[in-house]
Amino acid sequence: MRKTIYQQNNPAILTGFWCAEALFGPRFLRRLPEDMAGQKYTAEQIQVLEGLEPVRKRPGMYIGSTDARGLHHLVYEIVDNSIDEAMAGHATSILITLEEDGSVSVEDNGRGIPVDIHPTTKRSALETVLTTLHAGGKFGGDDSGYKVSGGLHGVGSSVVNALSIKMRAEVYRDGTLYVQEYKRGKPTMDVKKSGKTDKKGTKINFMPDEEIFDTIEFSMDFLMTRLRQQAYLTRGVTIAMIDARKKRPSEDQKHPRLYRFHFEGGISAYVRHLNESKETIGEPIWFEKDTPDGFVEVALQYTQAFQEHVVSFANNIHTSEGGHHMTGFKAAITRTVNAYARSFGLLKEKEENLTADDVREGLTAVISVRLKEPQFEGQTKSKLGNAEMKTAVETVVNEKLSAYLEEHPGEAKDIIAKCMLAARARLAARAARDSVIRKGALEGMTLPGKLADCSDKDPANCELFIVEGDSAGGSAKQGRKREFQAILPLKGKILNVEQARLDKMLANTEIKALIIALGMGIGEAKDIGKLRYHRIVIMTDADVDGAHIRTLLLTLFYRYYPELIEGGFLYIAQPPLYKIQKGKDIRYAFTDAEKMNTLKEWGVTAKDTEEAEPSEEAEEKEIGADLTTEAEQKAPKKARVNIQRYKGLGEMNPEQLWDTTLDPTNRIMLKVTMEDAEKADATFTTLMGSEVAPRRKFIQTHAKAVKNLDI
Ligand code: 0R9
Repeated sequence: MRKTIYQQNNPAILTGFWCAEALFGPRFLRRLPEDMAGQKYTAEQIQVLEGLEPVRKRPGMYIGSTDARGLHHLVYEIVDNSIDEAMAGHATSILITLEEDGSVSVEDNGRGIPVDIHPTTKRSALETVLTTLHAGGKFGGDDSGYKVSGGLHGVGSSVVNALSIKMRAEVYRDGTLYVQEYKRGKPTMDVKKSGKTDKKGTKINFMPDEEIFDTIEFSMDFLMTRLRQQAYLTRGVTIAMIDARKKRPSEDQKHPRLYRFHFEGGISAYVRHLNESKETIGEPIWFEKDTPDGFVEVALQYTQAFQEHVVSFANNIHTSEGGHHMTGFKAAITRTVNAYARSFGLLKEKEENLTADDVREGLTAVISVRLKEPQFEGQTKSKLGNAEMKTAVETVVNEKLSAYLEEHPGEAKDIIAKCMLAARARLAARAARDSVIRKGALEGMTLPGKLADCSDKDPANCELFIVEGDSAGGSAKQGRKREFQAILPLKGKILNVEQARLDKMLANTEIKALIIALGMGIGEAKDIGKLRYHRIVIMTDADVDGAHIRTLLLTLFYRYYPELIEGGFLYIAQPPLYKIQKGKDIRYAFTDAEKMNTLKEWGVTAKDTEEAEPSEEAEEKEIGADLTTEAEQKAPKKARVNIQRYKGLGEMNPEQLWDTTLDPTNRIMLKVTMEDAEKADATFTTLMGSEVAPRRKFIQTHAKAVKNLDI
């Protein structure tokens, strides 16, 4: 939909869109410009490209995957069309409803999708855009405007239709309600007038197809992050979410049923939100400017934190790999801060310039650019490739930030002081690192004594298990396959890196051992090419201490090795919670539900079970009572069932640890992703940072949701 058509970058070598996607990924297809000013649309302007068959055949190529991530993309695709309408100045609010029956509705109050008849297809514009792949409107030639929003895959509503068991479109236009319904992308009726209305806009309701998706359960939790982000980027638009489902996933039960995002401050409010738990320096600085190459908008604010947090967007698409707009921003910040510090005598003649890292320590910024033909590159196609945006952003930031600093000398002084503090800390950290390197450690020359390394030296085959405690470490060392699995036991809690600079970190034995084992160095000297393992697995106990150690390790990786998360190298092991044994039959259960299923399958009664832990008794009795029929009670006695609840990894013998947690053919591991980087960032800052009040609030809010608190 979205008034766009797709163009192949090199049509000569391609035969069709889905071939292009297969060969080069979805971003290879780029959108053609469109009219932002909202020129009057007529049906003739729709470009008809192709049918929907390929979508159902190879859904992953259009929405990335058919797991929960792909499922949620369906919603983003529809919402993006509403955002386009809002950006064009015709819609002010968007409502997303998770309906009682499990379907989703998205409604906007824009002009409504046109319903007039398309001259080629002899069908309405509405039907054409919802049933034709890559169909969309095109207005006033290729240079008349540009696309403003866009999902990860940018494939449009017809793809959502194709992957839905049913869809219903309602258009409120010219006082009339128009309706059309579809099944798996095919209309089941013509567009029909269905009465009068005083509303205007479009409503799309769809039920994802269970045949296609692994799960069709939506997560409010998941959707919120992205919808909030879109609301920040689209200043003044209201995005509301209603959860009308009877049965809600447990994660969602902690949320109210109604959310409403509306930010008059736009990205300035976004920066404020990102800094919620941080001690800030002055108010967010905000500016925007239209340049011949595109529109540039920036908001930034310094904090007393050590980390930088700069997020960038191009046409509302999160460019997690950065790109030219990011490069321009970084260059301008360094130049402007140094120029100001020099001209106002804050940086003495004999002092060196502040480095790029110094001026970004504690900096939070949002960069949003809009341009006519965005080119997305990089591993995940989330790096802006338009070189002209470097100059555009650099020029705007140089001009506007210098003006701000000159007009606000008080704030300017505080900012420069923070940057100079960072410079001094950097020099101290460098000295510390140099001394560690001189002693022959960091680059892996001397691997730590407690690391049981693997024999294979090809990182692609190698796994590093970071294990909590020496006893679990011992089991793991015996249970592992030494060819490709290395074990690094960690003693107790590692240092909280959220509150420490690099020099202090490097003085910490446990962290130093981990850095050396990874082999890629840290800080300025980091080189991912030297990473010694392509699977790094955090393996901690399933109790509160384990969770704490896991969080500390995740903080370390998130802050100092984000590329390992982005590259998909970081995992969390999932050891089982229970061992259930009946005679020679041994099963492992990773959740309480799995344990129940096994017991059910075995037709087990309370008197048939032996619990390794007395505290389990009550629960098992209950299971017995539920499952025992009179007939069963009279039946001959079955073999007794033994249930062992693992409190810690140390309770597993090497063989059990291999079977359940180490064996690649059997184990379950969670891959850590950056999907929720912002949320994680905020949580890390709240839980691990120096401000006490937000931490207290977080704990009070989430305490009720904690089950099985193990103390
Ligand atoms: C609920 C989700 N909303 C949408 O999918 C949606 C698409 C859309 C739209 C237009 C207005 N609102 C919309 N909501 C629109 C209208 C007009 C011109 N361009 C766009 C007009 O009245 O002149 N459309 C997006 C693409 C198209 N409509 C179409 F042109 F391809 F049909």
